[in-house]
Amino acid sequence: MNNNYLLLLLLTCSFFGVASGVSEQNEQQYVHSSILVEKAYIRSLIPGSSVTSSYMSIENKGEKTVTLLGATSKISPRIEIHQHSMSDGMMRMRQIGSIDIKAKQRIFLQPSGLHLMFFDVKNSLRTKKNIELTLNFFNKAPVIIQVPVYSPIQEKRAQEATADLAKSQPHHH
Ligand SMILES: [Cu+2]
Repeated sequence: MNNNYLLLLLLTCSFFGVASGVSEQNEQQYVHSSILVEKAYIRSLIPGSSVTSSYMSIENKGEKTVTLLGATSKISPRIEIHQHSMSDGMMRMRQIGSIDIKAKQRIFLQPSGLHLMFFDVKNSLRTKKNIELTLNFFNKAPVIIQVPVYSPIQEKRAQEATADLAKSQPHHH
């Protein structure tokens, strides 16, 4: 499968997302040279909280491993890469310094897994529809994306659409 075909397939799939009602979140895809970011969103703030998290899929369409070092945004002075894991029967989070994305590999930041954790989030997030987020790489130019802010119900819908996408997508080795 060549890259053009794959990209077309992804675009087609994202139109399915539109049809199934995710479009109001103004879903976007970003292809920066070899990095494809899809399904990105950030959770809206829970009342009384200043911490939230963001999820997305990041695909490395290039020929070399790229290393995600983290992210920056005006909405938060501190954004960390975290991983959820079970230990002693408890769900825990730990900080991860970076993530290697191998050539042609796609990683998923998703609830109960890898995620971006935002601390000391500005209150203005409550009224925003989108935030600007910069993904920083060790060996690549930064990738700047617009990330929609999802309420819990919007997040649920988006996850259902993603599950449908995963089912409908042919395997790609
Ligand atoms: Cu976390």
